[in-house]
Amino acid sequence: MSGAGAPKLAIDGTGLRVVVVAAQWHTEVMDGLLAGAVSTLQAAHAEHEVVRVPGSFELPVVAAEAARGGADAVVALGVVIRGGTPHFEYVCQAATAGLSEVAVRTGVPVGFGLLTTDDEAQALDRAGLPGSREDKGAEAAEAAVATALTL
Ligand code: DLZ
Repeated sequence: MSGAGAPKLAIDGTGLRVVVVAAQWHTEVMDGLLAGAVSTLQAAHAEHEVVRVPGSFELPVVAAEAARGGADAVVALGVVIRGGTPHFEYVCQAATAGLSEVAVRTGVPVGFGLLTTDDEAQALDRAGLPGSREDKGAEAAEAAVATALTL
């Protein structure tokens, strides 16, 4: 993980089944997040599959289905970039509250890999791409596996 105060997590996901739910808006950033999450799960030896949804608003319903379907952990990935209307707030709020509710109600950890940024440059800087300072896809996968191992 990166950022001030971020922990170093040692994760071994052997025997865990993880579902990555990934939105499709902002392709370049999403490709980076997805690559970071998948390579982290591979390195942790966790069994995993990727399910694509249209936008971040759709992340919670599919995360819930994965949790009810026996996943040990879910990793939710999306990118919402502020525009000129209140739409940004509504999508961010719905996705964030929905994902949190899925985790608490089902007891299945949900790694939160939803970027909510003012512009595309901020998102690219967190996408785990060449030149990015941070990799929030990898961080979300690490957090989901590390939390599943505590349960
Ligand atoms: C409609 C919309 C807009 C304006 N912006 C984004 C975005 O930046 N990131 C994202 O993941 N999804 C966006 N969406 C789509 C909504 O999440 C949702 O897919 C649609 O409203 C259809 O339910």
